[in-house]
Amino acid sequence: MPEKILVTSALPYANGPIHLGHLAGAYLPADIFVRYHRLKGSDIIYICGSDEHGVPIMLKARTENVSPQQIVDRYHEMNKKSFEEFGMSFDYYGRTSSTVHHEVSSDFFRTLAEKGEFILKTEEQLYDPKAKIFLADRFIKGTCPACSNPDAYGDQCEKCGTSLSPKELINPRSAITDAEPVAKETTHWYLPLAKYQKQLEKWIDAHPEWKSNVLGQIQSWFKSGLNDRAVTRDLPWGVSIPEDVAKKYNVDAEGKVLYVWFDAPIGYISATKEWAQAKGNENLWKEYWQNKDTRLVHFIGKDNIVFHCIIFPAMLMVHGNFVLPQNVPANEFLNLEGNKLSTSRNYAVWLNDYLQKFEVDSLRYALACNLPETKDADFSWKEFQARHNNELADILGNFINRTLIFAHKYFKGKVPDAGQTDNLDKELIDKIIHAPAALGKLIDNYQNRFYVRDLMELARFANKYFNDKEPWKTRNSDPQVCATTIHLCCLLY
Ligand code: B3M
Ligand code: ZN
Repeated sequence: MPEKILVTSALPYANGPIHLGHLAGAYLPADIFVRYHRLKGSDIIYICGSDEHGVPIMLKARTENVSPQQIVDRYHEMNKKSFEEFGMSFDYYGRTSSTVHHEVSSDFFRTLAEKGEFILKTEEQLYDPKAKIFLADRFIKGTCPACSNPDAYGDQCEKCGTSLSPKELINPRSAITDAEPVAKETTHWYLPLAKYQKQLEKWIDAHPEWKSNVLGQIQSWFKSGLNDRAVTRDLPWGVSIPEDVAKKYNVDAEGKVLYVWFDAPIGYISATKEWAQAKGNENLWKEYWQNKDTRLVHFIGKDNIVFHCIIFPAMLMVHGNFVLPQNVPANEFLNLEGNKLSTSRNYAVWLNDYLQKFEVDSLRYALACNLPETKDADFSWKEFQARHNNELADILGNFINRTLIFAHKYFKGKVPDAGQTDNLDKELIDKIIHAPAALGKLIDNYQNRFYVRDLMELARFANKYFNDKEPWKTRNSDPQVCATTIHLCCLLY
């Protein structure tokens, strides 16, 4: 039986289009991995979808004066389509506003509640008396104590980059109504992560093979000690807290939803369920999620590490019915022409714009050469042009083109039989024999940059082989040698 592999890519927020930074972080590396395993015959499924809850979506809806549903409908469709055009080969692309997801994530919450794993806390939080809602940190604006930027957010000043808490802002105001926020008591469910730290540490210790950038972040979280994490919020948009659970805790569920980082990763499970339903085999999802031998791999960007390596695994451990990730090969960030990508400042190359002008493979190749696998990387149009012209077209494209043209023109479009081989032929044969395993190993170890580099090296060698063998001459002087050359070139192709 081939090993079962379940691959996920971070669910992009449906509040804006996909840009190159997303692709280089969580999508292209996963797609390369998945395509390789499909070719190899692995039993693999690839799951993704839109993350349709959370404050940024609400903020976007408010600025456009439309409903959050309209926002997520728009970007879900847009991103799904751009991903398809970019050649992302998801087996299923779901969305967290689906009925199945609402059921699965509230059931998950109920299970944890029934196990008595939550603690309830009542604390004061900032409240907008005009809009009559509690304000998430992002909904609070004010003057930055570090740089005096008058429009700093309650979690961060985007001008100077300082991390903030709403209390630190000077003259805080609601981002929605400009009203001055007031403190008001509210009750929430918390997951006491400290309780699971030992168990998490033991599990992480069993994975010394994980990328060092990922392990580094995890260790620093462990070192500062894990805190209780609120898993619910006061928001009008999200997965509602199940009434029955709220009742048992004597809390009014009205206006409370699951925190987006609680429900979103459960989206991987609910999307797999929907995939199984669409396949006409309701229970098929269990063969992946409830099978201890499944190789579960989460592809993400570095800003999502804590959620995928600590919080979600803790949720899975507590729940008890699901497999834990075997690897989380998070990438660092991609910059653009030396500057940080930024959605809010509209500084990005948007995938849907790119697709209107250029070829998909040029971008897939240029990005793959330069993935931020071990450190931040930079995308520049100059390099993109050079990768396309000097490598993709002049080396790989040229080799395939001249081989196929030759086979068509002089061998009636068929692969000619090979005859005697000389040393140069043998050298190429040796590379052909060893390439699949060597390249495959790199992909399997999440080293796509090395993989594309070695692949292009092979094409470079093959091109040189074609030149040195001069089939355009041997075609007349020694047709058997010519046939062997073209035979071997076709093998590579
Ligand atoms: N939507 C954050 C992000 O796009 C978030 C990922 C969810 S994965 C479960 O960076
Ligand atoms: Zn500042």
